Amino acid sequence: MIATVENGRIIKLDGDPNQSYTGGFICGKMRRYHERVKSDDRVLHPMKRTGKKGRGDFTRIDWEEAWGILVENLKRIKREHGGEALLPYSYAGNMGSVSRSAGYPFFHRYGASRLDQTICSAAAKAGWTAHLGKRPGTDPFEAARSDLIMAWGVNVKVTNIHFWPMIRDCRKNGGKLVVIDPYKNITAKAADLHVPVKPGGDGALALGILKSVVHAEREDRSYLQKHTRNFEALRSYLLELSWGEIESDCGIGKDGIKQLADLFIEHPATFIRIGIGMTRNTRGAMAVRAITCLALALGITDRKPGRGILLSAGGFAGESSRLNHPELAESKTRLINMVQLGQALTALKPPVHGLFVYNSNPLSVAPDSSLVEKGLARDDLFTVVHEQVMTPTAAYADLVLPATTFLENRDLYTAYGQFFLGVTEPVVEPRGEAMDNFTLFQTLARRMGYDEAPFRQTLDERITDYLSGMKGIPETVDIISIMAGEYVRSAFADTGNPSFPETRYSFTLQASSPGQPVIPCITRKIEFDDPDLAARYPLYLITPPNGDLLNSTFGERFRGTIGEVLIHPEDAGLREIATGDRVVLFNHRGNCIRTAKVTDDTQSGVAVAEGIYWGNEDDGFPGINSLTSQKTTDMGSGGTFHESRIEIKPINGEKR
Ligand SMILES: Nc1nc2c(c(=O)[nH]1)N[C@H]1C(S)=C(S)[C@@H](COP(=O)(O)OP(=O)(O)OC[C@H]3O[C@@H](n4cnc5c(=O)[nH]c(N)nc54)[C@H](O)[C@@H]3O)O[C@H]1N2
Ligand SMILES: Nc1nc2c(c(=O)[nH]1)N[C@H]1C(S)=C(S)[C@@H](COP(=O)(O)OP(=O)(O)OC[C@H]3O[C@@H](n4cnc5c(=O)[nH]c(N)nc54)[C@H](O)[C@@H]3O)O[C@H]1N2
Ligand SMILES: [Mo]
Repeated sequence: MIATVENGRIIKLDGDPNQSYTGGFICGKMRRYHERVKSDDRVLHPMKRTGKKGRGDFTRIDWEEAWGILVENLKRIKREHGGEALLPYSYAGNMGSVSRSAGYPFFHRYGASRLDQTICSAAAKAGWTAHLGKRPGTDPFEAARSDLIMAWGVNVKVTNIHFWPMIRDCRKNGGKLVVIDPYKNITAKAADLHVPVKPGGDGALALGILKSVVHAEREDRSYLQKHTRNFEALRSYLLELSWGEIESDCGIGKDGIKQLADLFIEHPATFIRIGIGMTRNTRGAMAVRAITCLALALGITDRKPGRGILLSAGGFAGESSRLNHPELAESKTRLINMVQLGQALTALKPPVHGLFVYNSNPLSVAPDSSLVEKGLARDDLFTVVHEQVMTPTAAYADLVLPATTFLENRDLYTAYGQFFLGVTEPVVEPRGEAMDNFTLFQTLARRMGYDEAPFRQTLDERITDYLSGMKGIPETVDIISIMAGEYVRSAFADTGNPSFPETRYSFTLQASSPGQPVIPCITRKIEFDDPDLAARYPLYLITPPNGDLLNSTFGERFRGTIGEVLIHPEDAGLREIATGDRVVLFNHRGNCIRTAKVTDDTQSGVAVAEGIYWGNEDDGFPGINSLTSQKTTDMGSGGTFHESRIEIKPINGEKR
């Protein structure tokens, strides 16, 4: 990105025209990011709580007093309850590599509980590696040369707009775009074909396509023989699997499935872009397993032009220990899954007494948020939140510390979905007394009396050390030029020249995955298939992002906005709901108010609520995650944000 700065203020933010992946184009919400930098919503100084938790009543203090409160409480918690009573909670923040990991050395040294960072892509990764191992995804540029692109559970026009030009180029040459998604999102509206799979039905759909391919004897036999093993096990399962089971599980009829199989067969130059959205259910990893096996059977993993499969790019493999410094820990402490924060704060024994949040807004983004809220409201919990703006989570903090934005600090960035890496420069001074994550934790370590080598590193030393252990950087590029701002394209990106050893891919899982079916197959959906819940909450809910928000980031721009819920005309009719009505979405976990949009863009039985708005204070803050569950994915222990059972009723003017 390029920022134009005048008199110390950013007046324009845009893509860098010299960057081949973005081509100088960035999305609407990020183009406005500098408005956040200078907005009145910024937290500019340390603050301590004066009112009830959650009310957001704070008084300004100076950093000296803030360090005093922090050090005293962290020492007290360790003395009274032991180090594991402290839980760090963080996720990607601005995605900077150092910022993301900045707290790790400190929390290892302190002896805090460890956070299992599963909220985003853990299931996707587990499903991918199950059969493809460490193989990186195919370079997205390859898709431009395809004649068929399958956008499978990814809303390209919203969450991955830089992939759209590849789709455009592919179609200019006569190629087709197929979107496989439970609802007609804006990408599906622009596609040649939309396949309205049932939520969680992708495994069955992929297996059905493969059954059709096998039936037509169009699997790539020579590729299978040279590069894979154990296809026979999957083939026998497919021959036994009934069409009835496949159809009812994925919601697509045999003819529709055969049509997809024919598309694959007729277009050898196929590129499959798998989204993470498809994995946010209790068999999300299984869906990825089935799709990767379909790709292997068709041989589209053979690195020929226009052929490929991409989930996360995996272009660079850094040694995380150079950022996290686990050697500072005296012993391996307990691991707490971040999608089960509600449970961790309310039921875990021995209890959590301190919560240190940075790079995340868990009250909005973690599932089962009424339980998270109950935990955050505990009087015996000391909560610190390091933030840019007063998020719903920050409103529950005892201590709020001001954080910089990515335009105010230097960092190293890699990405998912593409193959570039780069180091950025701060373009403006930090506003107010804002402090970047790295400085925060280095200073805190000193204040706590920690002086091991990692705590004496400068930021540039940390970045340089990490880069020097990183695989994927081409030999022709040196670290000095990366530090000076050169973009680096991964050595793994060139599909014609694989830089990692080709292994034989197996259609069966290795022994190291206990409890998992050995071949991809149709399994049970934990929440959707629960008969007890089905009787009470007949509708499926999925909660994908929208174009205005970045997860919950930018929520401050939409205070009071409750967002829409898409409801199929049949479901709306049964409940006497019309477009524009305010409706309550509810289940046994919580409720959330949205404005109904009655439309056949969604399928009967499936409600769609886009966007993690912060929630409406008048309604006591329930955001969309008050409906989602702490159940985890089949592999990877990830979040199941797109598998909730709910009921919907109109509000009819009355207050809840
Ligand atoms: N504008 C914007 N962009 C973003 C984000 C954002 O919040 N806003 N978030 C970023 C982050 S952190 C991530 S991880 C990525 C996520 O981006 P994606 O990988 O695109 O994942 P989702 O947006 O969760 O879901 C994508 C699509 O999957 C569909 N889906 C849900 N369940 C199923 C299913 O069972 N099967 C199939 N086939 N489809 C299903 C949803 O309806 C949605 O249209 O986006 C990133 N980009
Ligand atoms: N219902 C539902 N819930 C979801 C999802 C969904 O699709 N549906 N998606 C899930 C996914 S994929 C993800 S990745 C998670 C994301 O969950 P989070 O990681 O919590 O993502 P954000 O909501 O973007 O919040 C990041 C916060 O970090 C702050 N921040 C940014 N940069 C910095 C920094 O340098 N320092 C500090 N201290 N703070 C900073 C921002 O101001 C922001 O408030 O949400 C998950 N939750
Ligand atoms: Mo994510």
